[in-house]
Amino acid sequence: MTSEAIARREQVRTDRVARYERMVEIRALEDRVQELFAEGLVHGTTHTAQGQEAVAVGVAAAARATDSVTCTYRGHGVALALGLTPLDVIGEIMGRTVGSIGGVGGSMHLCEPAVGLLPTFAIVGAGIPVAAGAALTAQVRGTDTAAVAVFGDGSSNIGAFHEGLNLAAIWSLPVVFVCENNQYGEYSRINLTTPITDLADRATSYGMPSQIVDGQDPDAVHAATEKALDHARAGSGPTLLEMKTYRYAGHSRADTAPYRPEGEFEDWYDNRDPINGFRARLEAEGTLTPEQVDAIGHEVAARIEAAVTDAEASPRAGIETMFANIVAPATEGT
Ligand SMILES: Cc1ncc(C[n+]2csc(CCOP(=O)(O)OP(=O)(O)O)c2C)c(N)n1
Ligand SMILES: [Mg+2]
Repeated sequence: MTSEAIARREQVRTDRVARYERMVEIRALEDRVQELFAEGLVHGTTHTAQGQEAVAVGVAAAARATDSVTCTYRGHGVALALGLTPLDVIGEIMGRTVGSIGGVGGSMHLCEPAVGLLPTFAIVGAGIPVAAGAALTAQVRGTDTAAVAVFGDGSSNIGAFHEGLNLAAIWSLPVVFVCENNQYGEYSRINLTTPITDLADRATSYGMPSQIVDGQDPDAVHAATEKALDHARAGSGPTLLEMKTYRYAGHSRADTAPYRPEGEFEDWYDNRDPINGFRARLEAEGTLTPEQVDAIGHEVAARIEAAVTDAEASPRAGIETMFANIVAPATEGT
Protein backbone atom coordinates (compact mmCIF):
# COMPACT_ATOMS: atom_id res chain seq x y z
CA MET A 1 0.00 0.00 0.00
CA THR A 2 1.42 3.33 -1.06
CA SER A 3 0.93 5.34 2.15
CA GLU A 4 2.46 2.55 4.23
CA ALA A 5 5.38 2.31 1.81
CA ILE A 6 6.04 6.05 2.13
CA ALA A 7 6.02 5.80 5.95
CA ARG A 8 8.34 2.77 5.87
CA ARG A 9 10.61 4.62 3.44
CA GLU A 10 11.03 7.44 5.94
CA GLN A 11 11.75 5.10 8.88
CA VAL A 12 14.81 3.69 7.14
CA ARG A 13 16.01 7.16 6.20
CA THR A 14 15.87 8.45 9.75
CA ASP A 15 16.30 5.62 12.25
CA ARG A 16 19.15 3.11 12.57
CA VAL A 17 17.08 0.68 14.66
CA ALA A 18 14.52 0.70 11.85
CA ARG A 19 17.40 -0.15 9.51
CA TYR A 20 18.28 -3.13 11.68
CA GLU A 21 14.65 -4.23 11.73
CA ARG A 22 14.37 -3.89 7.94
CA MET A 23 17.46 -6.05 7.48
CA VAL A 24 15.88 -8.73 9.67
CA GLU A 25 12.69 -8.40 7.63
CA ILE A 26 14.55 -8.79 4.33
CA ARG A 27 16.31 -11.94 5.56
CA ALA A 28 13.03 -13.43 6.85
CA LEU A 29 11.18 -12.64 3.64
CA GLU A 30 13.90 -14.15 1.47
CA ASP A 31 13.99 -17.32 3.59
CA ARG A 32 10.19 -17.58 3.36
CA VAL A 33 10.22 -17.01 -0.41
CA GLN A 34 12.59 -19.95 -0.81
CA GLU A 35 10.14 -22.10 1.17
CA LEU A 36 7.17 -20.88 -0.86
CA PHE A 37 9.03 -21.74 -4.02
CA ALA A 38 9.78 -25.24 -2.71
CA GLU A 39 6.09 -25.63 -1.84
CA GLY A 40 5.14 -24.82 -5.45
CA LEU A 41 3.44 -21.55 -4.53
CA VAL A 42 5.73 -19.36 -6.64
CA HIS A 43 5.72 -19.76 -10.39
CA GLY A 44 8.62 -18.86 -12.65
CA THR A 45 11.84 -18.26 -10.80
CA THR A 46 13.18 -16.30 -7.85
CA HIS A 47 16.58 -14.89 -6.94
CA THR A 48 17.12 -14.17 -3.27
CA ALA A 49 19.69 -11.90 -1.68
CA GLN A 50 20.36 -13.18 1.85
CA GLY A 51 23.69 -11.71 2.95
CA GLN A 52 23.28 -8.47 0.99
CA GLU A 53 20.85 -6.73 3.37
CA ALA A 54 23.30 -3.99 4.35
CA VAL A 55 23.62 -2.74 0.78
CA ALA A 56 19.84 -2.49 0.34
CA VAL A 57 19.26 -0.69 3.62
CA GLY A 58 22.33 1.58 3.38
CA VAL A 59 21.34 2.77 -0.10
CA ALA A 60 17.73 3.33 0.99
CA ALA A 61 18.92 5.31 4.02
CA ALA A 62 20.87 7.67 1.77
CA ALA A 63 18.49 8.17 -1.16
CA ARG A 64 15.46 10.44 -0.94
CA ALA A 65 11.98 9.21 -1.84
CA THR A 66 12.07 11.62 -4.80
CA ASP A 67 15.26 10.00 -6.16
CA SER A 68 14.94 7.15 -8.65
CA VAL A 69 16.40 3.73 -7.91
CA THR A 70 16.75 0.85 -10.36
CA CYS A 71 17.81 -2.64 -9.40
CA THR A 72 17.86 -6.19 -10.60
CA TYR A 73 15.82 -9.40 -10.54
CA ARG A 74 17.53 -9.92 -7.13
CA GLY A 75 15.61 -6.91 -5.86
CA HIS A 76 13.26 -8.04 -3.07
CA GLY A 77 15.59 -6.59 -0.44
CA VAL A 78 16.06 -3.23 -2.15
CA ALA A 79 12.29 -2.98 -2.63
CA LEU A 80 11.61 -3.64 1.08
CA ALA A 81 14.38 -1.26 2.10
CA LEU A 82 12.81 1.46 -0.04
CA GLY A 83 9.51 0.91 1.75
CA LEU A 84 7.46 -1.65 -0.15
CA THR A 85 5.57 -3.79 2.35
CA PRO A 86 6.08 -7.55 2.71
CA LEU A 87 2.58 -7.94 1.24
CA ASP A 88 3.49 -5.77 -1.80
CA VAL A 89 6.50 -8.00 -2.42
CA ILE A 90 5.17 -11.47 -1.49
CA GLY A 91 1.87 -10.74 -3.26
CA GLU A 92 3.77 -9.85 -6.42
CA ILE A 93 6.05 -12.87 -6.17
CA MET A 94 2.96 -15.10 -5.82
CA GLY A 95 1.26 -13.43 -8.79
CA ARG A 96 -1.61 -12.02 -6.73
CA THR A 97 -3.54 -8.82 -7.44
CA VAL A 98 -2.46 -7.47 -4.05
CA GLY A 99 1.18 -7.38 -5.27
CA SER A 100 3.09 -4.20 -6.06
CA ILE A 101 2.04 -4.17 -9.71
CA GLY A 102 -1.04 -6.34 -9.40
CA GLY A 103 0.72 -9.68 -9.75
CA VAL A 104 1.56 -9.32 -13.43
CA GLY A 105 5.29 -8.87 -12.93
CA GLY A 106 6.33 -11.45 -10.38
CA SER A 107 9.57 -11.68 -8.47
CA MET A 108 11.70 -9.87 -11.03
CA HIS A 109 9.45 -6.88 -11.72
CA LEU A 110 8.71 -4.94 -8.57
CA CYS A 111 7.87 -1.25 -8.81
CA GLU A 112 6.64 1.60 -6.62
CA PRO A 113 7.09 5.10 -8.03
CA ALA A 114 5.88 6.71 -4.76
CA VAL A 115 9.13 5.66 -3.06
CA GLY A 116 11.34 5.99 -6.13
CA LEU A 117 11.59 2.33 -7.10
CA LEU A 118 11.62 2.21 -10.87
CA PRO A 119 10.90 -1.28 -12.17
CA THR A 120 13.42 -3.92 -11.21
CA PHE A 121 14.99 -5.54 -14.26
CA ALA A 122 15.36 -9.16 -15.36
CA ILE A 123 17.92 -8.26 -18.00
CA VAL A 124 21.44 -8.01 -16.61
CA GLY A 125 22.64 -4.40 -16.66
CA ALA A 126 19.33 -3.02 -17.99
CA GLY A 127 18.73 -0.75 -15.01
CA ILE A 128 22.00 1.11 -15.55
CA PRO A 129 21.05 3.18 -18.65
CA VAL A 130 17.54 3.63 -17.23
CA ALA A 131 19.00 5.20 -14.08
CA ALA A 132 21.21 7.39 -16.28
CA GLY A 133 18.03 8.40 -18.14
CA ALA A 134 16.27 9.28 -14.89
CA ALA A 135 19.31 11.39 -13.98
CA LEU A 136 19.16 13.11 -17.37
CA THR A 137 15.49 13.93 -16.71
CA ALA A 138 16.48 15.58 -13.42
CA GLN A 139 19.27 17.50 -15.13
CA VAL A 140 17.05 18.75 -17.97
CA ARG A 141 14.25 19.71 -15.58
CA GLY A 142 16.70 21.37 -13.20
CA THR A 143 15.43 19.50 -10.12
CA ASP A 144 17.77 18.39 -7.34
CA THR A 145 16.82 14.74 -7.62
CA ALA A 146 19.35 12.05 -8.39
CA ALA A 147 19.28 8.43 -9.51
CA VAL A 148 20.87 5.26 -8.18
CA ALA A 149 21.48 2.09 -10.19
CA VAL A 150 22.01 -1.06 -8.11
CA PHE A 151 23.45 -3.99 -10.08
CA GLY A 152 25.72 -7.00 -9.73
CA ASP A 153 29.38 -7.68 -10.40
CA GLY A 154 28.47 -9.73 -13.48
CA SER A 155 26.63 -6.69 -14.86
CA SER A 156 29.91 -4.80 -14.99
CA ASN A 157 30.90 -7.04 -17.92
CA ILE A 158 27.80 -6.02 -19.92
CA GLY A 159 27.80 -3.36 -22.63
CA ALA A 160 25.02 -1.39 -20.94
CA PHE A 161 27.33 -0.84 -17.93
CA HIS A 162 30.06 0.71 -20.07
CA GLU A 163 27.68 2.76 -22.21
CA GLY A 164 25.76 3.93 -19.16
CA LEU A 165 28.86 5.00 -17.23
CA ASN A 166 30.38 6.69 -20.27
CA LEU A 167 27.24 8.69 -21.02
CA ALA A 168 26.73 9.64 -17.38
CA ALA A 169 30.34 10.82 -17.13
CA ILE A 170 30.42 12.85 -20.32
CA TRP A 171 27.13 14.59 -19.45
CA SER A 172 27.90 14.85 -15.72
CA LEU A 173 24.60 13.19 -14.85
CA PRO A 174 23.44 13.07 -11.21
CA VAL A 175 23.60 9.30 -10.80
CA VAL A 176 25.33 6.86 -8.46
CA PHE A 177 26.30 3.42 -9.71
CA VAL A 178 26.15 0.88 -6.89
CA CYS A 179 27.78 -2.43 -7.80
CA GLU A 180 26.92 -5.30 -5.45
CA ASN A 181 30.05 -7.38 -5.82
CA ASN A 182 28.77 -10.59 -4.27
CA GLN A 183 31.59 -12.57 -5.92
CA TYR A 184 29.29 -14.57 -8.20
CA GLY A 185 27.48 -14.26 -11.51
CA GLU A 186 25.19 -16.98 -12.81
CA TYR A 187 26.85 -20.15 -11.44
CA SER A 188 30.31 -18.61 -11.95
CA ARG A 189 32.81 -17.28 -9.45
CA ILE A 190 34.13 -13.84 -10.34
CA ASN A 191 37.70 -15.01 -10.96
CA LEU A 192 36.40 -17.12 -13.88
CA THR A 193 34.66 -14.22 -15.61
CA THR A 194 36.41 -10.98 -14.71
CA PRO A 195 40.12 -10.21 -15.03
CA ILE A 196 40.33 -7.67 -12.18
CA THR A 197 39.65 -7.93 -8.45
CA ASP A 198 38.34 -4.45 -7.71
CA LEU A 199 35.52 -3.43 -10.01
CA ALA A 200 35.85 0.12 -8.71
CA ASP A 201 38.93 0.32 -10.98
CA ARG A 202 36.57 0.45 -13.96
CA ALA A 203 35.57 4.00 -13.01
CA THR A 204 39.00 5.24 -14.15
CA SER A 205 38.07 4.56 -17.79
CA TYR A 206 35.18 6.96 -17.43
CA GLY A 207 37.00 9.62 -15.45
CA MET A 208 34.65 9.32 -12.50
CA PRO A 209 35.40 8.89 -8.79
CA SER A 210 34.93 5.51 -7.18
CA GLN A 211 35.05 3.93 -3.76
CA ILE A 212 35.37 0.42 -2.43
CA VAL A 213 32.87 -0.01 0.40
CA ASP A 214 32.32 -2.69 3.04
CA GLY A 215 28.97 -3.93 1.77
CA GLN A 216 28.36 -5.83 5.02
CA ASP A 217 28.15 -2.58 7.00
CA PRO A 218 24.96 -0.51 6.53
CA ASP A 219 26.58 2.58 8.10
CA ALA A 220 29.46 2.43 5.60
CA VAL A 221 27.08 1.89 2.68
CA HIS A 222 24.92 4.79 3.87
CA ALA A 223 27.87 7.17 4.26
CA ALA A 224 29.41 6.34 0.88
CA THR A 225 26.09 6.55 -0.97
CA GLU A 226 25.18 9.83 0.71
CA LYS A 227 28.55 11.34 -0.23
CA ALA A 228 28.13 10.21 -3.85
CA LEU A 229 24.57 11.56 -3.96
CA ASP A 230 25.74 14.94 -2.59
CA HIS A 231 28.42 14.99 -5.29
CA ALA A 232 25.77 14.19 -7.92
CA ARG A 233 23.31 16.82 -6.68
CA ALA A 234 26.08 19.43 -6.67
CA GLY A 235 26.38 18.93 -10.45
CA SER A 236 29.71 17.12 -10.17
CA GLY A 237 28.55 13.96 -11.94
CA PRO A 238 28.42 10.23 -11.28
CA THR A 239 30.33 7.95 -8.89
CA LEU A 240 30.92 4.20 -9.00
CA LEU A 241 30.63 2.48 -5.61
CA GLU A 242 31.76 -1.11 -5.29
CA MET A 243 30.07 -2.85 -2.38
CA LYS A 244 32.06 -5.92 -1.32
CA THR A 245 29.44 -8.40 -0.24
CA TYR A 246 28.42 -12.05 -0.49
CA ARG A 247 25.23 -13.76 -1.44
CA TYR A 248 24.37 -16.77 0.66
CA ALA A 249 21.98 -18.24 -1.89
CA GLY A 250 23.00 -19.75 -5.17
CA HIS A 251 21.97 -18.03 -8.37
CA SER A 252 18.27 -18.87 -8.32
CA ARG A 253 15.60 -21.28 -7.14
CA ALA A 254 17.10 -24.58 -6.08
CA ASP A 255 20.76 -23.76 -6.87
CA THR A 256 22.67 -24.88 -3.79
CA ALA A 257 25.92 -23.50 -5.25
CA PRO A 258 28.02 -26.68 -5.01
CA TYR A 259 30.66 -24.91 -7.12
CA ARG A 260 31.69 -22.63 -4.25
CA PRO A 261 35.10 -23.25 -2.68
CA GLU A 262 34.82 -25.19 0.57
CA GLY A 263 34.54 -22.97 3.61
CA GLU A 264 33.88 -19.74 1.71
CA PHE A 265 30.20 -19.49 2.59
CA GLU A 266 30.87 -20.44 6.22
CA ASP A 267 33.55 -17.76 6.51
CA TRP A 268 31.19 -14.99 5.38
CA TYR A 269 28.20 -16.35 7.29
CA ASP A 270 30.03 -16.93 10.58
CA ASN A 271 32.33 -13.91 10.57
CA ARG A 272 30.89 -11.18 8.34
CA ASP A 273 27.13 -11.49 8.47
CA PRO A 274 25.68 -7.97 8.03
CA ILE A 275 22.77 -8.45 10.45
CA ASN A 276 24.89 -9.92 13.25
CA GLY A 277 27.53 -7.22 12.78
CA PHE A 278 25.05 -4.35 12.89
CA ARG A 279 23.21 -5.82 15.88
CA ALA A 280 26.48 -6.11 17.81
CA ARG A 281 27.37 -2.49 17.00
CA LEU A 282 23.95 -1.14 18.02
CA GLU A 283 24.04 -3.15 21.24
CA ALA A 284 27.56 -1.98 22.05
CA GLU A 285 26.45 1.63 21.51
CA GLY A 286 23.45 1.08 23.79
CA THR A 287 21.07 1.86 20.89
CA LEU A 288 19.48 -1.59 20.95
CA THR A 289 18.82 -4.03 23.81
CA PRO A 290 18.70 -7.84 23.60
CA GLU A 291 14.99 -7.61 24.55
CA GLN A 292 14.35 -5.34 21.56
CA VAL A 293 16.26 -7.75 19.35
CA ASP A 294 13.94 -10.58 20.45
CA ALA A 295 10.83 -8.46 20.01
CA ILE A 296 11.91 -7.40 16.52
CA GLY A 297 12.54 -11.03 15.58
CA HIS A 298 9.04 -12.06 16.71
CA GLU A 299 7.29 -9.07 15.14
CA VAL A 300 9.03 -9.57 11.82
CA ALA A 301 8.21 -13.30 11.74
CA ALA A 302 4.53 -12.53 12.42
CA ARG A 303 4.51 -9.79 9.77
CA ILE A 304 5.91 -12.13 7.11
CA GLU A 305 3.42 -14.87 7.98
CA ALA A 306 0.54 -12.39 7.84
CA ALA A 307 1.74 -11.24 4.42
CA VAL A 308 1.81 -14.83 3.16
CA THR A 309 -1.70 -15.47 4.51
CA ASP A 310 -3.05 -12.24 2.97
CA ALA A 311 -1.35 -12.92 -0.35
CA GLU A 312 -2.82 -16.42 -0.51
CA ALA A 313 -6.27 -14.96 0.16
CA SER A 314 -5.87 -12.47 -2.69
CA PRO A 315 -6.99 -13.35 -6.24
CA ARG A 316 -4.44 -14.30 -8.87
CA ALA A 317 -3.78 -11.80 -11.64
CA GLY A 318 -6.18 -12.87 -14.38
CA ILE A 319 -5.90 -12.97 -18.13
CA GLU A 320 -7.90 -9.72 -18.28
CA THR A 321 -4.89 -7.89 -16.84
CA MET A 322 -2.80 -8.76 -19.88
CA PHE A 323 -3.54 -5.52 -21.71
CA ALA A 324 -3.74 -3.27 -18.67
CA ASN A 325 -1.06 -0.57 -18.54
CA ILE A 326 -0.26 -0.93 -22.23
CA VAL A 327 -0.34 2.43 -23.94
CA ALA A 328 -0.68 2.71 -27.71
CA PRO A 329 0.34 5.98 -29.36
CA ALA A 330 -2.51 7.61 -31.28
CA THR A 331 -2.01 7.12 -35.01
CA GLU A 332 -3.00 9.59 -37.68
CA GLY A 333 -6.67 9.45 -38.61
CA THR A 334 -7.78 7.69 -35.44
C1 LIG B 1 21.63 -9.64 -20.81
C2 LIG B 1 21.50 -10.88 -19.96
N1 LIG B 1 22.38 -11.88 -20.13
C3 LIG B 1 22.28 -13.01 -19.37
C4 LIG B 1 21.26 -13.14 -18.45
C5 LIG B 1 21.20 -14.39 -17.57
N2 LIG B 1 21.66 -14.02 -16.22
C6 LIG B 1 20.77 -13.78 -15.23
S1 LIG B 1 21.53 -13.36 -13.81
C7 LIG B 1 23.05 -13.51 -14.47
C8 LIG B 1 24.29 -13.26 -13.64
C9 LIG B 1 24.40 -11.85 -13.17
O1 LIG B 1 25.35 -11.76 -12.15
P1 LIG B 1 25.53 -10.47 -11.29
O2 LIG B 1 25.41 -9.26 -12.13
O3 LIG B 1 26.79 -10.63 -10.55
O4 LIG B 1 24.28 -10.45 -10.29
P2 LIG B 1 23.84 -11.44 -9.13
O5 LIG B 1 22.98 -12.47 -9.79
O6 LIG B 1 25.04 -11.99 -8.47
O7 LIG B 1 23.03 -10.59 -8.21
C10 LIG B 1 22.97 -13.90 -15.80
C11 LIG B 1 24.11 -14.12 -16.68
C12 LIG B 1 20.34 -12.08 -18.33
N3 LIG B 1 19.33 -12.11 -17.46
N4 LIG B 1 20.49 -10.95 -19.08
MG1 LIG C 1 27.00 -11.19 -8.55
